[in-house]
This record gives sequence, structure tokens and C-alpha cells, in this order.
Amino acid sequence: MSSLSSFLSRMTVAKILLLTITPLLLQQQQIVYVVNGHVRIECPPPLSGNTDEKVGPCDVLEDDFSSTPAFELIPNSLNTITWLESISHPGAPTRFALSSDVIENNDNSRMILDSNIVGNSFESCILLDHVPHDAYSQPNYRNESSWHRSSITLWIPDIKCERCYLQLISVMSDVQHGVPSNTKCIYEGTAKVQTATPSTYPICPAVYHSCSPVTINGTIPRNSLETCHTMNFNDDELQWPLTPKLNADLYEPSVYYNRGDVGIYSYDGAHTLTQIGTPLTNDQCTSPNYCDPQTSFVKLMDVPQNAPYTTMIGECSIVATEMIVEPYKPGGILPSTPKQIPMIAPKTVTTTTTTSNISIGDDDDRDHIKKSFGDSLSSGSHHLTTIWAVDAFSALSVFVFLPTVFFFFC
Ligand SMILES: [Cu+2]
Repeated sequence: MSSLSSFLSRMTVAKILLLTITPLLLQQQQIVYVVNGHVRIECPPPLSGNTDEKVGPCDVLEDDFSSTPAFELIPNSLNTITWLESISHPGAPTRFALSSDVIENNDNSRMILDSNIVGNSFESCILLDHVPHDAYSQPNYRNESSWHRSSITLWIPDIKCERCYLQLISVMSDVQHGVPSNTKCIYEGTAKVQTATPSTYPICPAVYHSCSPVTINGTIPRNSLETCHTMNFNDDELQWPLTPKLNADLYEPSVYYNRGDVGIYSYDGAHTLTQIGTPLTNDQCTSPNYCDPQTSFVKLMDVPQNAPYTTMIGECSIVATEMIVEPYKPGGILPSTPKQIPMIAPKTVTTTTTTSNISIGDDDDRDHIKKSFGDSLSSGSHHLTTIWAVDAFSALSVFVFLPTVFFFFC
């Protein structure tokens, strides 16, 4: 009798353990899979491989000045840069800015990046705003080699900077990320410094951040500049069209219209902007994941062939034109595996799986994944791999974990 009750109590302990530990392990697996989306700089090398940093101003909280060497940008010159998208959202714009110099007047061997000293400094040197999102972007976020590359060429003014940060922000501007149709929102970092005349726009709820340390050997110390007078060199050196001059309503600095920045980039070597579109409307497309350009793209303008902002120049242009996309390597290592020649034919939209039937409640990445579990196999192809991976893990739990527990307790 006593051996029976001891057997039953051991069974109970085993059951409780199974019931509590297995879901925890499964949840762990989900967390492992959701750290990726949405955007990071590729070249110059960023501080981390994170593409999911919403708080900002950078992808990590602290920089020790040594883990990622500062990449040299050329002052008074065009400098091509590239970035990668791990999860795509139609019409989501990108902005590039340059921080203060964190080495000058800094005795410490590290810098907390979300301090006002660094965080606010980006707002005084916005290099390029309203960079359109590539309508053809359809990355598989679990496969870093499939992440979608885009390139653009920035004008770097005559600045001296031992270690500044080139910051990318990517603004989620659709209704699923809290920006209702026909409305605009402002980047929180900008709103924070506009204390004299506060903006009336709501804060953009979901913005992703990535920072690359850069060094610039020009003549004017970055920390002596109140502003970089972006508008001047946008007009002259870069001839960037997407400024308030073209449309004061649509291209207001750091203010973003619902899915307002749509583009088409080339699929030959360089991934450069070739066409700029008008904002997406609900008549054209309502998917938060992919809008087929063949049915939803309305051209606003062609990019001129010799546009300075698509000129390939500098070390990052070699990455863009000659190297395949590779998983992040720490320490400032750039992708170095040459692309196959001849180039892979341009991707056609018809061969890809639609993701339009995924409904996303809010921005959180975990929601993407959780919904995709619930959505079964009808969701986009990149979610399928996740489902299979977790299924394999639950099978492992059942066939390995369960007998192990029974072996020890029964
Ligand atoms: Cu998202």
C-alpha cells in the first residue's frame, strides 16, 4: 500500500514538472525566434546585429568604444551606405542622422547611448530623411542571408569626428503599427527636442534603431556644430527630391504619413533606388507585410540615372555591388563573400507566398509569431520554418524529456 502511494506521489511530481517545464521551454524557443525583426545598418558595420531595437537611439544601450571599430567616412563627399531588412512593412520610411562626437571631452572608456547627450544630438544632424521602403522587400527573418538589402548614398559634410554614430531609424507607418490611415506621426526623438514649439502630431508608436560608429576626418568639429544644415547639402550636393520643397505635407522632416514612403530599388548589383511612389492607399493594398508593386505601386517619379544619391562610392558600395548578404559578425567585419556571376535574375512577385492573410494586432514582434502559429499554414513562407522548428522541439520534449522525467521519478 505504502509503495503504491509513494509511486502515485512520484507520478504527481513528474506530472507537475512536465506540465510546468515543457511550456516554459516552448516559450523560450519562441523568444529565441522573435529577436530579429526589422531593420539594421549593414555597412558601415553596426554596433550589433539587432534589428529589433524600439527604444533607441541605437541598437544597444552602451558602447565600450572597442568592440566595433569606427568606420571611416569621407568628409565633403558622397558616401554609399547599405542596410538590411529582416521583416518588411510596406511604405515604412528610413532616416539617417549623425550623433555628436563621443570621444571628444569624454574621459570614460564607454558611453551610455540613451543619455540625452548622445540621443538628442542626432536631431541636429539629419543626413537624409524619407528614404523610401523597397516595395519588393520580402525577407525571411530566420535566414539572415535572405535579409533584404537596400543602398543609398549620403552626403557627409566637412565634419571632424573621432567617433560619431551613424543612426538609422525605420518608422513603422501603417495602421497595424498604430498610424491610422490618412494620418501622420512624429519620431519621438525629434518631438523631445522640439520644446519651443511642440508638435501636434502623435508620436510614431513603433520605430526601429541601428547605429554604426564612424570616424570623419574633416575640419569642423562635430561638437561645435549647432546643426548640420542638412537642407543645404540635400539641395546642392545630393539633389535629394523628397524634401518639403517637393511636398511640404508629405515630406515634413521626421514626420511620417501612413505608408507614405514607397520605392522600387534595382535588383542588379547595387540595390539602388530607381523609382519613388506615392503613398499606399487602402484601395491599393491593406497588407501590413507585402504589397505587390505590380498592383499597388503608383509612380511619383523616376530617379535620374546620374542622381548623386544613387552614385556608388566608397567601401560600402563594394559590399552593395559585389558581396552577398551574410549573417552579422561582431567586431566591424563586413560581408566578404563575392556574389555569383552572372547575377541571379530579378525576383518576380508571382513566385512568392502571399502574407496578406496574416492579421497583426499591434507592432510587437511576438505578435507576428504568435499570430502565425494561430494562422496555421496559410501564413507567409517565413513563418512556416518557425512552426516546423517549434514542432520539432515539442516532439523532442515528448520523446526525450518525458521519458527522462519518468525514468528518474517512477
Ligand atoms: Cu512589424
